[in-house]
Amino acid sequence: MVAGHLGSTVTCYSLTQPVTVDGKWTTKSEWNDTAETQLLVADGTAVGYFRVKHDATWLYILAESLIDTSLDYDSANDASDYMGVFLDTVHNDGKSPASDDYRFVASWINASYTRVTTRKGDGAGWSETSPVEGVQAKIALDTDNSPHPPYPHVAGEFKIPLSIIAIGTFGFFIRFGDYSVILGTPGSLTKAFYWPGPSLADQSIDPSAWGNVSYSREPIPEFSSTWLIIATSVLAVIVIFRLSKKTTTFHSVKY
Ligand SMILES: [Ca+2]
Ligand SMILES: [Ca+2]
Ligand SMILES: [Ca+2]
Repeated sequence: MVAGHLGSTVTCYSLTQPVTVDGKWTTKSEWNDTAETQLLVADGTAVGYFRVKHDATWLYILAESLIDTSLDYDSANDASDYMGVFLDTVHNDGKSPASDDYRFVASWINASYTRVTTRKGDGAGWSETSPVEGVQAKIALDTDNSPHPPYPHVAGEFKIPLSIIAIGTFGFFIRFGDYSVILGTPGSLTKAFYWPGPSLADQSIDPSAWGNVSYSREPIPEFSSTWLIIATSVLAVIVIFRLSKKTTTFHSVKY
């Protein structure tokens, strides 16, 4: 039986702005047609965000770290700034990755090469597999287009075909890591961001601990119409409250 998917949910709206997969906000409006979700860190002292959207063929994902201001690759340890996207494509949860679960990891190697590795669940863990056709990812520095300073900071973008996802609501987990290379000494992972979590040390192999992405065929509602709905609702509540008070007063006088 499929569990109730009780974790956090974000909505993936239909895009109005096209995406260029260059690892940053290509323009100031590139990701404005999305809802922003804060990534979480174990000690709560750093800030990062992610956004998702889609067109007819592709799922797009953006992540950015506001504490990571340099791109790093440690060739001795083959470790680098990275962005990991995990998909439970039929949303059947499970305590270990199954054959419908994907793990895409983009690793920054140099300015012209972001390596993408593709893994699928094998029932116990993750097995590297051949690339999924069309998947693109890039990690780069956002120098001025993100709404969030400081500049520069590290960001990443993914493009994944919707054809591998059972559209509706699918399981989703994202990790974004800042690897810092310290000259003369081994580098280290200074901060990793997650959504949802980090709640479990082994979240990356436990699809039942992931969040949910709800697919919407519509674009994100305009801010103005959202505001109008809220304002109208508040006004209605005030009017109802006042009317009910008057009614109460009338009755209390009567008795
Ligand atoms: Ca871009
Ligand atoms: Ca870095
Ligand atoms: Ca699954």
